[in-house]
Amino acid sequence: MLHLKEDPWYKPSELEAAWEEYKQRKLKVTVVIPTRNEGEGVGDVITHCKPYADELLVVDGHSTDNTREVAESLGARVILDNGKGKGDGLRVAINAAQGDIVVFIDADYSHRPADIPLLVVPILRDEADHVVGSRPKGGSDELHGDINKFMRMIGSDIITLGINYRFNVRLSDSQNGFRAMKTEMARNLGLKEDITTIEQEMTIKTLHKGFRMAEVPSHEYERRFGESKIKLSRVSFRYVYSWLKYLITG
Ligand SMILES: Nc1nc2c(ncn2[C@@H]2O[C@H](COP(=O)(O)OP(=O)(O)OP(=O)(O)O)[C@@H](O)[C@H]2O)c(=O)[nH]1
Ligand SMILES: [Mg+2]
Repeated sequence: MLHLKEDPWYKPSELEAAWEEYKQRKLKVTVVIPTRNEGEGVGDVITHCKPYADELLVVDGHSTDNTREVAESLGARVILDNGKGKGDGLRVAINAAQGDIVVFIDADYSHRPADIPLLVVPILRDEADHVVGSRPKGGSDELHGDINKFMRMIGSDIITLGINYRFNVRLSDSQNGFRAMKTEMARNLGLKEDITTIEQEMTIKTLHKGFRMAEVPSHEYERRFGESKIKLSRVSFRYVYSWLKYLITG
């Protein structure tokens, strides 16, 4: 078997080049970590995000474990959302962020902090206003393997397809929580979703208002600690409803 580094497709140098460019940035970056009962994993995520953050903002959904204590002990700024869900949390964080660019990354170690420069560099170069980490391009451990993952993948692909034909773009992922955008733009999108449907809302409204979307490959790992907060059967209606609503009205 070919060793990874001998594989012509393996390009660690791209990551290094992005990191070198990232270090020269003139814009400030707020890394936002939404949390709800992530005491086990959030410390590790904060530690790995620190080198990339001018401001580290943890927006907490009223955790009943030690999430906020862990985050504060590691020097993160910790704020509370209004208790309505992850989307509410991201909206609160967008208003509170002090950086010019916000990066959203989950607390369960699903996303790779080392990919943050890849997400942000297109914004620094003024080539994009909103950049999503693509799971189809970077691979995902959460979209393949069992029926629940399969349903997530199909649902996500159908939603992305609708967005692509509506706005004449060719995105591969409209849903991933790992993304970066200009803070000012995020504040002007008029975001309303309280749950994880905020991610597709961000994508649709960015395109609707004529801002520039881009995507970069990023691998999604299976949640490493704690429990999933998503029950597909409970949220699927909201996904379809908000998808159609924002596609039509923006
Ligand atoms: N602020 C805030 N964050 C939340 C809330 N619910 C979930 N989160 C965080 O949002 C991120 C994504 O939630 P997950 O439960 O991992 O959702 P998911 O990634 O779609 O599902 P799994 O990884 O399969 O569990 C995690 O960091 C959660 O801790 C909430 O009500 N408020
Ligand atoms: Mg997760």
